[in-house]
Amino acid sequence: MLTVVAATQNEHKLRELRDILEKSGMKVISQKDAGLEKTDVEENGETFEQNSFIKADAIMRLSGMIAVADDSGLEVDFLNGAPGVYSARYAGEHKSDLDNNNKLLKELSGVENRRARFVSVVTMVYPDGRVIYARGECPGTILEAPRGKGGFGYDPLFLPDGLDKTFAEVTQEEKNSVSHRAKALEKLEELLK
Ligand code: ITT
Repeated sequence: MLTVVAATQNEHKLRELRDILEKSGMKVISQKDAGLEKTDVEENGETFEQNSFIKADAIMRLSGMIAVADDSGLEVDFLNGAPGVYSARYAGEHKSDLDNNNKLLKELSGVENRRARFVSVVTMVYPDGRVIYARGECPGTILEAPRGKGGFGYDPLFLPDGLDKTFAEVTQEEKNSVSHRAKALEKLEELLK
């Protein structure tokens, strides 16, 4: 069985990565399990691919194991793709998901075009230097007010195409049936075959 370290400090992402990768027969251990709970990796790339590689490569080097990272974010058409790679810190460093959501609502106040997409780039880095990239996207619409209590990040504001509930109102299974992260992981699985 392939054992990989999930190069993330985001518990929600860890759960989604684990759920999906374990279904394809991989064992996923957390950074904490690998003795790397608090790592300070600077995500100074300009693209999801660059930041995803930076995180996976750093954790592969520190653990000596195969590492998988996800770099993801929300691209809003009216904002020319913002917040994009800055999604986690849209309202500033160390601000909360709620702060980020409120900033997004303010930027889109009175705006009719609310089209957006979540993007995830999953990167697997092997100790022998091999690197595999997989990208997934999930199109949808930004609501005018949050709905639902589940999920994380921008989930309460995001209505994915094809579902009548936000990502904060659906089950994990429903989210995994359409999400950007699930699509990226599906592609990764194909590339691994
Ligand atoms: P790690 O870098 O430790 O993995 P992070 O949360 O900082 O955790 P990113 O740098 O990739 O991860 O930032 C992604 C941000 O994009 C995340 O904090 C959310 O605000 C948003 N995001 C990504 N995927 C999301 C999802 O499935 N649902 C809601 N928001 C999401």
